[in-house]
Amino acid sequence: MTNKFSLNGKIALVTGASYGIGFSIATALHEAGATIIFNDIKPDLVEAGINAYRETGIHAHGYVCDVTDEKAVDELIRKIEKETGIIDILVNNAGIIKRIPMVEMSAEEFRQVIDVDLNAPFIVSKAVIPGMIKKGGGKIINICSMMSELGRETVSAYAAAKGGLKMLTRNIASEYGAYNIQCNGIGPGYIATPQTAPLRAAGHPFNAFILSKTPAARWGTPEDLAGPAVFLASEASNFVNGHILYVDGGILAYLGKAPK
Ligand code: NAP
Ligand code: GCO
Repeated sequence: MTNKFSLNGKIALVTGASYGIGFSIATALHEAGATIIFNDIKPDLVEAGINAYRETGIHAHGYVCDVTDEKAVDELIRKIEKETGIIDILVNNAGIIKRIPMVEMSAEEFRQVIDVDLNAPFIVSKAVIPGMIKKGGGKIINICSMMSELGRETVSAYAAAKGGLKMLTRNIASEYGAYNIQCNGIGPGYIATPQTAPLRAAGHPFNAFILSKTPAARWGTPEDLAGPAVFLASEASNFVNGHILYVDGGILAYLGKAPK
C-alpha cells in the first residue's frame, strides 16, 4: 500500500513555492520521491528558496516567472520539459489576497487578485496539460480555500477567485479525465504563513475568532497540508477527480464554539 503513495521518478512543479504552503507541499512531494521545480516572481526569493530547499537536503530547480504572464509561463514549461522532463504533477499554489471592503476596492485591485488566483492556474494548467497527455497522464492540484465555499468581509476578489478555482478544478477534471489526468483541489483552513500574518498579529480579534471556529482550536501549519498533497499527487488518488479536499481542522463542519 505504501508504494501507492510513492512519487519516485515523478517531476513536480509547485508555483510560488519559495516559502509558505508551497514550500511545505514541495518538501513533502520530494520526501515521497519527486523531483522539485518551483517558481517565484522575485529573483531574490527564488535564490532564497533554492537555498532553503538545499538546507533541507532538496536540490530544487528554481525559476523566476510571473504565473500571470502567459508567454513567460509557456517559455518556462518548454524550458522545464527540455532541461528536466515533462511535468507529472502541477500544484497551482501561487496566490495573493487583498483585504479591502468591496465598495472601496478598485476594479484594478479586483482584477489583480483574479489574475493571480484564477487566471494563472488556467494559464499554467493549459501549458502543462499537453505534456501530461503525451506522457499518459498527470496530476493537477489547485490550492483553493475556505473562501471557495464561504465569504467574509473584505475578501470579495479572493472569494470570487477561489470559488472560480473550485469550478476550474472540476472542469479540468471533466475535460481531461479521459487522458488519465486527475485534477483536484486542496482547501486549506487558516494556516500560519506570511499571508495570514496580519490576522495573527498580537491582540488581533481575528485570532480568537478563528480559534473559536476551528474544532482543533488552533491555526493550521503548512506541514498539515503535506500528507493530503502527497495523496492527491500519487496513484493512491487515481480515481479521485474533481474533488476539493478541505484541510481545515473542521472549520467547514463547525458552527463555532457556543458562548458560555
Ligand atoms: P504566501 O505566503 O503569500 O505565498 C504566496 C506565494 O505565491 C509567494 O511565494 C509569492 O511570491 C507567490 N506569488 C504571488 N504572486 C505570484 C505571481 N504572480 N507569480 C509567481 N508567484 C507568485 O501565501 P500562502 O499562505 O503560502 O498561500 C499559498 C496558497 O495557499 C495561495 O494560493 C493562498 O491563497 C492559499 N491559501 C492560503 C491559506 C492560508 O491560510 N495561508 C489558506 C487557504 C489557501 P512573492 O513573495 O514573490 O509575492
Ligand atoms: C482571510 C484569510 C483566508 C485564508 C484562507 C482561508 O483573510 O480570510 O487570508 O482567506 O487565507 O484562504 O482558507
